[in-house]
Amino acid sequence: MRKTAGTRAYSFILVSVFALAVANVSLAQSSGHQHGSEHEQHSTGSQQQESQTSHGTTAQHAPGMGHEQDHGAPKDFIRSIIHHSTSGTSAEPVSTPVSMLMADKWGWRWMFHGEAFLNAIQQSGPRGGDKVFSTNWFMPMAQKQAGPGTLTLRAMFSLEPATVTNRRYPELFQEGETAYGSGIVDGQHPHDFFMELAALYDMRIGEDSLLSLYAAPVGDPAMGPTAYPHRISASENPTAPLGHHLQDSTHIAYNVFTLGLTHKNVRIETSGFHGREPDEYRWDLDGGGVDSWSTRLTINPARNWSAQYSFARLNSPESLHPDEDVQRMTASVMYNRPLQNGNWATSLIWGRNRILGHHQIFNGYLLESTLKFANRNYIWGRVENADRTSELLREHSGTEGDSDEHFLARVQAYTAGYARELNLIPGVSTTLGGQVTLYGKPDFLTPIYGERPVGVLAYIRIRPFGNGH
Ligand SMILES: [Cu+2]
Repeated sequence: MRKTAGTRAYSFILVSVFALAVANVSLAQSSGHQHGSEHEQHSTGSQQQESQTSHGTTAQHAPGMGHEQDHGAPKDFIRSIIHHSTSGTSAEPVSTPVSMLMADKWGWRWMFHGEAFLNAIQQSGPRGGDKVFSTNWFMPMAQKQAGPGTLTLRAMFSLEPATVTNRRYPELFQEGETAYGSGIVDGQHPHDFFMELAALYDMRIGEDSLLSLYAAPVGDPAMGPTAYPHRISASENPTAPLGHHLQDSTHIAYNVFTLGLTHKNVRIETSGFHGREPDEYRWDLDGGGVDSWSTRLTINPARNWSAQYSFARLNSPESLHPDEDVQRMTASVMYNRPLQNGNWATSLIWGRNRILGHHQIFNGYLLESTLKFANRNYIWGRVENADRTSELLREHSGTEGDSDEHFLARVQAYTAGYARELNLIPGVSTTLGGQVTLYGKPDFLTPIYGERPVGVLAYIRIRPFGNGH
């Protein structure tokens, strides 16, 4: 039933549409564009490689751009919501830079952003693995005024089903979702080809309020912070946080409907969606009834700050534990600060799963920060403290099919990395980077992980600089 001819044809058509949209954006780049009523001014040129990715920086621009102080950053929270430059309806600080190509054609504003990492990872110890793989996503979108509001159509794809072979890449202590019928342990699953297919509609109610609707056969409900692949504070770290399935893993969910109401700097949202995580067949759309819900309160008190609290009830999220429902709660604070020739972004995130009926609670804490400086350099770090389940030992003890998950251990991960902009391709940011992750764990795990587990990763990353925001 899985990779049917129909699904493949469907995928092919969508990829073609996507390719056309990309071609359209690049062709239209030189044609200039008028500014939609909900958009701030932005540059029409493409030769701003050093500076354009930052909102609100004072970096140099090519002449004749007509930029004032503001450099096209959204004026306020409501405008940044309408811009929809991130996954689902998640929010980051208003000052967050976005690398996005933009062009106006056929009555629509076309936008594209995305990125691709080519990674090589090596890990120590009996459970360490090594692999060359690519993590990536591509997001074409189109926007226009329609009736009293703004209509946005957005798609997001990932080629990871092909570029992460054998349905996983190595990541010590990581768990979540399945490969070949069993739970993934010490590995991260690829994202689905269809990460998001969404229609969004935003309508102003007076000057200070906004009503937002979001409908997506696959998409991101109002739950958690911006997911890590799209988060500016994690922009140069290609690996998933150990807390992914405690914090932001619902960014790919099925049959998502979200209603949001924003007043000035405060937004409240609620979503209905299908609670089951994506299955291991990553090329298709999974679907399923709307059986889960979430609600999120977001506050952007100042241009550089964003905070959210969210709560979800997930119906049977894991295929290996179909009788378990999960209550997930997350809270996060993000800080973004545009700098003269760079940017500094930081996120503090907490997420918690409560397995209903089993009195099991799992927490995950994360602090990450990425500094871009002197235009061409990035340094970043991530510190995590995450509860692991008994799944981690399942394959070791040979108790496949064991029913309940229970708390096993709390582990720590400490990552530090550096990347350098190579300026290889005009219009495209190309970096060469690497990171090291050290792990902390209780002693009883030493026999299977070694004394001091460590992972190193090197990569090349490409991302369009963009001419929009
Ligand atoms: Cu994910």
